[in-house]
Amino acid sequence: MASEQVEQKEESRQAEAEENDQQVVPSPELLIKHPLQNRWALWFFKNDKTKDWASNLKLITSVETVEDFWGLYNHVQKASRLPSGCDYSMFKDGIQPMWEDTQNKEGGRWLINLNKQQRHTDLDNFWLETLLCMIGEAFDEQSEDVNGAVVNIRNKGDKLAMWTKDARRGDANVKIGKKLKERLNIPDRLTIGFQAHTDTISRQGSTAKNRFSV
Ligand code: MGP
Repeated sequence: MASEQVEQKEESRQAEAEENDQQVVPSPELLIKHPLQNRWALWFFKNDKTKDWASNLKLITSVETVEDFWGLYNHVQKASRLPSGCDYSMFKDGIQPMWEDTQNKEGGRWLINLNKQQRHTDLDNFWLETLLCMIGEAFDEQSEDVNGAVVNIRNKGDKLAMWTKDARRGDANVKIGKKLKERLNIPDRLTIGFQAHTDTISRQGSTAKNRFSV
């Protein structure tokens, strides 16, 4: 190669290197996904009467960043579009959405019963808001007590529940119930009740007694 050509080549290499130096480096904020405080798992229940209850429960996936949460939420069917008999549950990773899990067995749930009309007006908003409360750790120090939430799609009326760790902890549970009611914009005149899972399991009538109400 002639020395002139070599020089030209070197010049163009330098120009290219300078250009690369000037390239805008995206800020890490745009590259790094935003971690959640906890990893959360989404479960799906489909009522197949030929199988026992636990066999109908399937883990969809778990998420640990804000971006992955939205990816999952936007990917799955809205709760209001699920057939009757189905549930979604979202629980902290490692906790199965069933009474038998060691983290649930002493616990209970805040239960919100919806009327049939509310499937079209409130259900999807309530469920999304409940999920955002959980992943955003909206319950301050009481967030520790929150295990997960369940939405039941039922012809008789849908249900939404937040499951907590320990049904004996009046203070923590009442704070969680108040905050949930506030975030869902449930009017003061409507009360919601908290039931211990042990009471739900051994109940005689159609509803277990309330340990607390807000
Ligand atoms: P459900 O799905 O919570 O409410 O419980 P649903 O369908 O509205 O019925 P209702 O009885 O509250 O009016 C329905 C049934 O599913 C229960 O009676 C149990 O047989 C079973 N089941 C529900 N859960 C949450 C559990 C659980 O955690 N463990 C086990 N083993 N069975 C459960």
